[in-house]
Amino acid sequence: MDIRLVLGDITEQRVDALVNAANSSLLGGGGVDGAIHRRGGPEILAECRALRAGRYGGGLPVGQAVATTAGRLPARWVIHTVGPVYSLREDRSALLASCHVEALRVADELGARSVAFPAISTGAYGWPVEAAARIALGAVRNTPTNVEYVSFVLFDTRAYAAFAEACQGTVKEA
Ligand code: AR6
Repeated sequence: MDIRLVLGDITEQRVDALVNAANSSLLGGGGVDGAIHRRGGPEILAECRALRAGRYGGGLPVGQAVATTAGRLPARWVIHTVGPVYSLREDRSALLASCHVEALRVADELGARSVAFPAISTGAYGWPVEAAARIALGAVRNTPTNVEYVSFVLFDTRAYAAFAEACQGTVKEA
């Protein structure tokens, strides 16, 4: 698998699937979730609403993932996952790793070969980006998958530097 780091906006990535750092409601929010729904248009929300009316009536659990259309985005699918809120009292690393493992599993089901991830849980959900970067990279590297290209799309230089440090020169930077 080819892993790359990109400084930029995930909604501009031309990939098969891009991952959304959503919340359990699947009905949108701020941050990367807001950007994806804004630029992807109403088709994404319509599919999210249908998921809530069906299989995910109680919401999408933390650490799980589900796909919808990507609407007007230059991708085929959006894979929504729900990261854990950071906690000082409880180690929720396994749930953050699970977001990445489950997103890749859904990508495999779809036949996606290229997947872009944001830095899940490092915004509103409060994870220190250095710790989140290590968990995200470790999970993606250790997951058997047919996905050939994974990019981590980092929105600011601090997140980019944290991911670059966590992979210590072993992945390509763009
Ligand atoms: N492209 C790439 N990364 C982005 C973009 C973008 N367009 N916009 C923000 N980021 P967050 P979370 C970065 O808060 O912490 C939402 O309201 C951002 O700088 O989007 O998992 C959901 O609905 C940060 O590094 O997601 C949930 O309620 C990273 O994306 C909640 O926030 C994640 O920040 C989820 O919180």
